[in-house]
Amino acid sequence: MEAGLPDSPRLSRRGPAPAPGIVHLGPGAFFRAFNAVYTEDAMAASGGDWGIVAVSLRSATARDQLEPQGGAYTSISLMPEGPRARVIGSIVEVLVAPEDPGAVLDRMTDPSTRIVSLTITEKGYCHFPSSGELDPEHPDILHDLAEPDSPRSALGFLVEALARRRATGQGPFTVLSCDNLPSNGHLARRVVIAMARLRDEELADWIEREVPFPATMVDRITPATTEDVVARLEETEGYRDPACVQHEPFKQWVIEDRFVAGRPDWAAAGAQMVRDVEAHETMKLRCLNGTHSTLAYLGYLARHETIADAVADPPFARLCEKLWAEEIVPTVPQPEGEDLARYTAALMERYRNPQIRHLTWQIAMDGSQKLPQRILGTVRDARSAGRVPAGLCLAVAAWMRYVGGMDERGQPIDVRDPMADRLKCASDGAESAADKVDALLGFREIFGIDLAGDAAFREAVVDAYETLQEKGAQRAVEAYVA
Ligand code: CS2
Repeated sequence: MEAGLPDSPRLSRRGPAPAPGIVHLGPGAFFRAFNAVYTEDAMAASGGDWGIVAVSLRSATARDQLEPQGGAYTSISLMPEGPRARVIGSIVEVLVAPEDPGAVLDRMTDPSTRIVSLTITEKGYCHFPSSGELDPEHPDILHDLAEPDSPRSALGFLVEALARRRATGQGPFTVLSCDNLPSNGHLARRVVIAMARLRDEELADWIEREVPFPATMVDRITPATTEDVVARLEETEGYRDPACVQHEPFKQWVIEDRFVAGRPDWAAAGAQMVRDVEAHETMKLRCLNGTHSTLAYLGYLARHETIADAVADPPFARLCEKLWAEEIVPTVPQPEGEDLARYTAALMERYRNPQIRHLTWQIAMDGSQKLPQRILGTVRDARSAGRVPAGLCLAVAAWMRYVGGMDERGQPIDVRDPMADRLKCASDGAESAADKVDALLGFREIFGIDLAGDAAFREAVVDAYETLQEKGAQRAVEAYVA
């Protein structure tokens, strides 16, 4: 059967929809592969009205795909032995914020909404990545302060919804950040309160006092859905589901257990409810995302299309192992119940999963927002301990080559990053390797003042950049692991 035959039935909801209890901002693939699955399992295990109203802050795609299916979609687990499909029904409605911001605010202020969760990616926090402070000049923040009834940003929706709940004497909801950022709860709290303070001191104080922002560590590798995936699902399951998502079998959710108005029984679905998430987050961001980004930039330059392709190349596998052993793990605090050697060995197995085509290009996106917590924090800790982490400096140099916008064969790179134009301009405006590195280190919002002014770090990045320029990424990696 071919994809998209007109007589192919669409997936439809199986069983009644649960009553809503959560509003989720950012209904992308990760949320569908992760949060919505945990919530489905939690309701199956322990009940509760925790149906999810998913809100897209930008495009109508998720709504257009999910609505004809009553919110149901397929989660495809990429087991090493082959895919396994499962229909998820925890999403009960999808709203598109730009079409009707008022409807989103109504839903957020409805008493049934007890949690507002977020997967809005790093750039959705409208902050300076190096300091975690709100960027008060961010165009979306300026817009939302001027027009609080029709916000654009997640922060604008949160602040206005909380303001309305306060004004009507309703209790607050819990704000649950599920983005890959260190202390994501603390960061969400900081930027929401900072924005509220620009509107109304008392509102900011109320949020500070009343609204919990638990931190979470989220982990599940979720490559983008492609037309191929939809077609294969159609062949095996006999229905068409453009909203399907694919992901690895592994999943881990560590949640700080601080909720103001209840929560689903996520523990029954395998989540770890803990008092302190920080060490888990540092472990995951530095060990997993740090090597992911390293493999993304060096791997892309060396023409490895996916993570599995990259680690099938022995020097790239060795690169990860050496980074973990020598540069990353020594900076990671020991999270309770984790064995770091076992954790990194398991990561390598996850990267090698041949069923997963996770593009280096996909992971390379938004590097300006990702580098600080994935790589630069580790670099800082190493520098404080008197070391120069050569492998991570090579990763930084590879990012610099990548955002320069031209690959090793002189072909343009499609760089997706909110700062792409500025980064390319800075790189193009400089001649020598050292000048290009200096121009990019000058981005304070990425490197802070400290790293930009660290001579030993700069020298190592310049060396690595020159090696990349002269020998290419493949040989640079081989030289590092030799
Ligand atoms: C990846 C992550 O795209 C990326 O930047 O590093 O999405 C990664 O797959 C997840 O964090 C895994 O939990």
